[in-house]
Amino acid sequence: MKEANYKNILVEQDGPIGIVTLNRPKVLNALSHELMDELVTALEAFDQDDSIRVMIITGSERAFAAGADIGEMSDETTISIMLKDRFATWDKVRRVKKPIIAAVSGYALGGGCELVMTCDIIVASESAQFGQPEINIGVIPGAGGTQRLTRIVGKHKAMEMILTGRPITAQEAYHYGLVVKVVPVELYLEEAKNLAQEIAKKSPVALKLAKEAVLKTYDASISEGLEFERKNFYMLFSSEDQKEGMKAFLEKRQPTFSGR
Ligand code: DAK
Repeated sequence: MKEANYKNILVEQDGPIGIVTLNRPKVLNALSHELMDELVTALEAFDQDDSIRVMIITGSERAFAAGADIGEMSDETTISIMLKDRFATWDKVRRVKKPIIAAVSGYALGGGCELVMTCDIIVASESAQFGQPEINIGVIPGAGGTQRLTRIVGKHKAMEMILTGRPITAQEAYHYGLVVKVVPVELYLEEAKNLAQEIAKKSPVALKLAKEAVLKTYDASISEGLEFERKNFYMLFSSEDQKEGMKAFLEKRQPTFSGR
């Protein structure tokens, strides 16, 4: 895929920094399959490019990303969603070797929050909010949320967020160690770039090995959890509540969950 062909992202290089901007403003950067394919293509190209040392993923002031595209998921069944194996694309994000900074403003919800947590360092604007609202549409986080969020904020806060679907503010995210810095909205991208510039001065090979080593401890016990989460996520596409939850969202009404 050539850069000129990207429809859902903007890609630019600023010195040693490769920047991907999620760009589906009408749907708050909902992470469609096509967007995720483009994102992975861009990140892998940066990973191969020796002139790039650090990457930034960002969105707009209003939304980093409000989740996976619910319209694409609402009619899936357990088998159809499993056969599509969209997680293969998501898994490629965590295999990127160079450091990735997420510069987040506005909504980072569902898959948006999961994408952010797959990045290595998170910088937030004061308006950022992080959440896993999947429970409101009859499913659970499926791209690592139950595992990564719990490791970051601890069991009880993760339970509160995942069971209520309520997001946390940028300040709370800072308090829980999810984000490293909270700055005024007009500064979040600049702040991420400053951090990227600082990191870009280090040895590229040391950066890769440092990142690999940090992720090693993290991944050693996460794989089982991710597999477990994935099976449960697939299973929910057999439920009436998943159909009702996603349909209700698309029809702009409150869902009526039957528990089946
Ligand atoms: N998908 C599709 N469209 C979305 C969307 C989403 N996640 N979020 C927002 N939009 C659309 C809205 O439908 C609306 O479209 P129009 O009506 O204008 O056509 C437009 O974006 C603006 O949204 P709102 O009008 O709702 O804006 P508000 O400011 O009133 O509300 C909101 C903003 C973020 C609170 C609200 O839009 C909202 O609640 N959005 C849904 C948030 C959500 O539930 N997110 C979790 C989705 S589930 C997987 C990988 C990952 C995942 C699943 C599978 N595999 C690899 C298989 C992840 C799953 C999820 O993320």
